[in-house]
Amino acid sequence: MVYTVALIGNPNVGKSVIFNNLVPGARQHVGNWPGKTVEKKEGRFHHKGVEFNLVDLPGCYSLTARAVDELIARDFIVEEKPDVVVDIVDASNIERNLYLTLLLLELEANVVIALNMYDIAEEKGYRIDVEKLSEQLGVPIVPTVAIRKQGMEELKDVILQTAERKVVRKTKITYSKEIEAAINSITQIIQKDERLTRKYPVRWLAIRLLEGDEEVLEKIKGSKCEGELTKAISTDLRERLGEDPEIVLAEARYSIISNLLRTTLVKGAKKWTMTDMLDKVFLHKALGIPVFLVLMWATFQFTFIVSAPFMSIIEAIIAWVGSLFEAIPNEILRSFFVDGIFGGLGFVMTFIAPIFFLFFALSILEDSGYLARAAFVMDRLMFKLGLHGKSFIPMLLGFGCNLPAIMATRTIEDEKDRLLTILINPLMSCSARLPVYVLVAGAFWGTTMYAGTAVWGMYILGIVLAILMALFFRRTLLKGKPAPFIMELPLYRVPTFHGTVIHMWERGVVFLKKAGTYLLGGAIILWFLSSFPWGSEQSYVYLLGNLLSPIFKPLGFGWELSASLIFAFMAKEIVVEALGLIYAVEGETAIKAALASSITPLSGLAFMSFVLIYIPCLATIGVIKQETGSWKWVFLTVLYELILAYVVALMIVVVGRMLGFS
Ligand SMILES: Nc1nc2c(ncn2[C@@H]2O[C@H](COP(=O)(O)OP(=O)(O)OP(=O)(O)O)[C@@H](O)[C@H]2O)c(=O)[nH]1
Ligand SMILES: [Mg+2]
Repeated sequence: MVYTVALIGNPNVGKSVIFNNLVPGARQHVGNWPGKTVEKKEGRFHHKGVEFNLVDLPGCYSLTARAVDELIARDFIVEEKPDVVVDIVDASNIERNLYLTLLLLELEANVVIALNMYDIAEEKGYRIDVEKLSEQLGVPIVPTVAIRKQGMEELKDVILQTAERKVVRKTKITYSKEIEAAINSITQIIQKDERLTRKYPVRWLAIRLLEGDEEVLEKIKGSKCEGELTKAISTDLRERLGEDPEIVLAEARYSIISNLLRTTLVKGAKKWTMTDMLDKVFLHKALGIPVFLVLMWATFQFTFIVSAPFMSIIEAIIAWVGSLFEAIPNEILRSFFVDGIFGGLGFVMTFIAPIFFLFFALSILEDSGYLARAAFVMDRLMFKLGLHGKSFIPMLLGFGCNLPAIMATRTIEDEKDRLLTILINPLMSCSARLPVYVLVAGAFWGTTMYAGTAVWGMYILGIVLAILMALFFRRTLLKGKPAPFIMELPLYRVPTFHGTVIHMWERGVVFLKKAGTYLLGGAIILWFLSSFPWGSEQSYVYLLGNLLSPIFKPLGFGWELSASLIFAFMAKEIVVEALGLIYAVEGETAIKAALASSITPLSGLAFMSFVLIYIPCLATIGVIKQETGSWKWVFLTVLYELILAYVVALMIVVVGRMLGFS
């Protein structure tokens, strides 16, 4: 017997931390902003000899699904009917969080409450009478501090007890006389259809129908009392209640909550917190964006400077291992290992250092709570431009990788807004492009501040182009009014070591997997094309590059750069592999020198921006297809990016020359 236990709760309350605590070896993404988990994730744990299947769900405020992620959570609870539902309640935000609790009780779920963030509630001066609250709700409550693993054993005990008791608790939440009368009359109709009563709790169904929940209306389609129900709901009941029943019921729930808390919660005097102070600066109307830009700049300077010595060390190690293969007698085989594997793939591997440090910096921004602020100030700007909010979290995540970033758009409710955010996401410069920037910027500006600044410039260019393209799509393909956005800002927090390690680990694994597949494949293809016909001056790569180079002539790219772009649709790091193989000189310094002597700095910048924009990688294309459900949008993205890349690169060269640069 395996019990299914679901973790549900508002966004950013610590569900995934609890999941990681309970499931041995789990490494769910944890961070300090709402909307991280967008898929359901399962894991197993044992307690006192009993096995549990634990399901981590996306956060949601109610069970009325507006966005894809909420739909996933709600469907799981409603349709799969887990044995136990652990409702994670943020103790420091208890009023709002209990709203979902009431909905779960209406649904007659077998609820256990984990009163998490208990430390923050205490810091805020809250005193909660847990026992009394538990009694009044009729549900067991376990206070927890998930990040310190406090309360986890108790939680497991309570989950076990609740699972074994099995009798579903029927805590009844009673509304006003009018509402109850309305609920009753719908209940009576529903009871005529056994097919419905067997599947859903009757009272819950009645309440949702009264609220006009569209998906629940969908569920009664085809029922023998459908006609009678729709008539009852649409006319007499709504009129009798006066206002929109959804609002009436929401108000009723909030008043139930405030009654509950009147006797169970004592709030201390409001203190001026660290979060209030920091937000004065980070959310400032005029300073917000400049502060964001400066922090980004600092991030790239940090990445560039700190990773340099590590790159040299990794390079030395790879070169040493590579030299062992020099002894292979067969000329072609030797070249395969020395030039292809160690010169191509090995060369890219040295760039794991900047990628790691970038992720280190990004994870600190994320876990401290700053990422949510950056998104907030940028969304504020977007909204002023007539674009929707809530899209900057996915965009900033794109700095890491476009895949999870595109998945993160699932939190956006409006379908057009979501599509728009997906279409512009590949313009956000992901970490796969970083090696190209580090190589090219390093070739021209060494380890001076200009190099880091040039890299930073690429990220900013990505943001600016994304905003411009969003404006363009909004006016053409995806016309509509932006939905106003509400974003909940988390408290600032000192990032945990564990959290940062998880982030870096996740990235490390992704990069190594990529190295073992795409990058290895790329290295083999490129080695073949650059070595054959064997012994000839004019290798296939040379021929291909020459074929393309007329197109890139205005940008100042020779055959080498042109050729390096061909295979990078598989993964953008392949550009670096290709350059390593094509220049085929010993070591990073020599490759940089060769690069610097073959193009001008201005063309270098144009090349960086071309790599940034020109085409999403294969994996991103797959995710765009998956999330939009149509090749049409994939095709559009590829097409507009190709054109945009060329135009922008050309502008850099032309405008740069006019300004007197070379
Ligand atoms: N101080 C404190 N912080 C906590 C506690 N539990 C979780 N956190 C922090 O809260 C943040 C959110 O935790 P997650 O587990 O990612 O939240 P979630 O509910 O899964 O969020 P979504 O998936 O976005 O809905 C992280 O920064 C955690 O470190 C706690 O008990 N006390
Ligand atoms: Mg989560």
